[in-house]
Amino acid sequence: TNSQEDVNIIRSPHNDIDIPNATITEFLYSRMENYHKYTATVCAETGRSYTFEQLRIKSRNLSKALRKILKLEKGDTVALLLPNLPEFPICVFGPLEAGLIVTTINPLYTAEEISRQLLDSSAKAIITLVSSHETAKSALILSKRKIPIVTIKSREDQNLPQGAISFNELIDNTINIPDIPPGSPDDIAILPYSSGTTGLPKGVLLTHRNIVSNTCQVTCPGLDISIKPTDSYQDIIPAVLPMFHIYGLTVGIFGSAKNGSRQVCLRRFTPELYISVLKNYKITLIYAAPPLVLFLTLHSDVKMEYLEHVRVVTSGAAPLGALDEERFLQKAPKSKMVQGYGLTETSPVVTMCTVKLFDQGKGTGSIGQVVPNTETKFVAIDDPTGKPLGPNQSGELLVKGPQVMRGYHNRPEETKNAFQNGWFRTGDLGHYNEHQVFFLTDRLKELIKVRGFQVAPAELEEIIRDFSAVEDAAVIGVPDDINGELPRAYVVPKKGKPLKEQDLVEYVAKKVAPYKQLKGGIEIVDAIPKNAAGKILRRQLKLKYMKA
Ligand code: AYL
Repeated sequence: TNSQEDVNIIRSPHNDIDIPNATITEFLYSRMENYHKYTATVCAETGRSYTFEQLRIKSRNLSKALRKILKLEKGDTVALLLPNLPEFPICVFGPLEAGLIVTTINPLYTAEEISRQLLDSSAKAIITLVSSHETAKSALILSKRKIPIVTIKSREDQNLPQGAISFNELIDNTINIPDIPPGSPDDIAILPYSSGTTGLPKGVLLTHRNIVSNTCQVTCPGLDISIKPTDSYQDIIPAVLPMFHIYGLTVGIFGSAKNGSRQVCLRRFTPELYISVLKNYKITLIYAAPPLVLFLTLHSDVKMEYLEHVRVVTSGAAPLGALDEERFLQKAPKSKMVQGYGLTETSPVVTMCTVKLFDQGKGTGSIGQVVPNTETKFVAIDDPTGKPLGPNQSGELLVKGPQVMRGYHNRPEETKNAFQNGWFRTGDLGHYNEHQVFFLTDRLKELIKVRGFQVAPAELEEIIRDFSAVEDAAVIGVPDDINGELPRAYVVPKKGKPLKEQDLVEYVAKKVAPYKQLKGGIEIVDAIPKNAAGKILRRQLKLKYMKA
């Protein structure tokens, strides 16, 4: 019956919240006013830092420069090719304030990978730093585009490469033109890339409203883990999760701006640098992904006393087992550990464990409960009726809420397939229990997650099939203790062409970022298992691997 079905639609245990009807910068600037004098970001290596007020002033300068000097127009896209720097928030707020769209690119990408995103997103400018300027230039040559490269000098002694526009000048000079009128909250704001359930990476259309909603949802009463700054206290967060990823953007940059927390930016993860941050700052909150939790637990140089002031650790982006949670808590007995779950397509957070659930011991190994203003249901795999399943029944998780994306950029077909009757299909398998606590058990979609990073099998397959000695190929993720999963290729060689596995590994390594490389191995096979429609039967390959 309808009422039975309605019972099985799971809503948040938290009260609904009012979502401000504002753009991201309108909303966050009004919050940042409360924290103007506090440090917002600081570089772990150089100590270079910005207060919230400086972020605000420099973002406004950048926004005007992008319009006036670079001649960008409302709705144009700016690509960020940047590691975590204290300037990163400026590079996001500036374009947003100017009514532009921000697409974030992984700074570890090869020129080829960058050029694909530049083309697909029709980026009109790039912001990068001196050390990536050459790669950005190569990417532009590959994509046959001529767009300005704005370059950040991240050290005093650096010289600006030829042809680069000086970021530092743009943010330090105030152009005397009227403030740019704010756009609509329903304009597209952020365009991150995700492969979704199948195929190649696609631009995810996230509006200002999507992002403002999720920023407020994850900091609602009951979920807010921050303490607002005072003269004697400020939350300090090591910012190592990439800010180009939606987790680092929404939870890291936007959440910290809303709450007045300080982010200590690590350009890259090395145990030494991370440990130096733990030693030199009184860290109070840690946003983590499973490999970081394992590092904190297992590395002998991470001393218990470094974690003494850590109130809460959140982990998301990939599964973390109950045992791993427990082992971490033995090393940090004063802190709480809560997992969050979501996707790029949902801005990202869908469920989150509360400190209360954690204290009651009901959250262990779970992804928590639904965030406010959001509805979810579990549906039997491929059930076209979309009938919601009851507690402890395993199915695909579907989501409705203000954080769900508009769709995929220029991909009507994929956008259509991502929804069922207005419900967004996550491609994740799990269930909820009698406390309406959620658990994930598997991934239905073909996506591979290496250290929490997305790897699209279709992208690797395309590259491998281009290799001269290869007839056909399929890629799956295989389990790995540290990385979660690693990409593994099944390859059919061309007749009469000898295929050296090492050659293929090296060929792929030149074309993709390190985490996408075929570290799960290569296996030569006679044929790739496919269904009648030619779709690769990845489950069969996974089973074959598990049995071997
Ligand atoms: P994307 N446990 C298991 N798998 C997870 C989890 C989790 N806690 N979180 C995300 N995933 C997987 O777009 C899941 O398969 O966004 C999901 O479909 O890179 C896929 O990752 C989405 O990958 C937070 C903190 C969400 C982080 C995130 C990260 C979103 C990752 C909520 O509180």
